[in-house]
Amino acid sequence: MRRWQVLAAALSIACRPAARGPEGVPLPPPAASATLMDSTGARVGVATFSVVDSGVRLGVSVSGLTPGPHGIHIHEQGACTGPDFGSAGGHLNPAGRQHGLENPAGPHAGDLPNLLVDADGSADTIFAVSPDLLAGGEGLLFHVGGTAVVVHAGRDDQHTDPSGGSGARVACGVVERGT
Ligand SMILES: [Cu+2]
Repeated sequence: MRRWQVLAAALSIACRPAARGPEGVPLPPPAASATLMDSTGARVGVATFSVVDSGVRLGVSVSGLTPGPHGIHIHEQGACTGPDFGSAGGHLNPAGRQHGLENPAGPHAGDLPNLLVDADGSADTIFAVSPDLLAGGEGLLFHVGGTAVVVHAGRDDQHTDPSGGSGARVACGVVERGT
């Protein structure tokens, strides 16, 4: 084989199918990402932020969680100190709004739909999120102090201030540039 054929063969093995956004379009490489850890420090998944023509997409892949809906938010401090992850602070909320996608006085910039975890404890989901998160290449995700993606133990009711009654923080990842 010529060198380019070897390279092409290696790439075809290395490249898994690209994640696809809600429009069915493959997502480009992430502009930012967070490795999600549980309260013991074990890796349970990853969150990735990708810029697409129509905005920004947040991909979340996790395993080892309890089945069912889980609140998930972008929190206002880039710090994930276990076991309670209180270091991540409250939700990203530069506009001073109330919590919840269904709150007339909301939402926080960091609010998201519930993460639906399957019976096997895993989830692999893509959310459409605000372009403000990566405006100008960085945006709100990289404000002073950084941000973190936090998964909670229970369901987010999408209106109870300040966190939707979603309970303890069970996974956390600091948002970093790139993949
Ligand atoms: Cu939260």
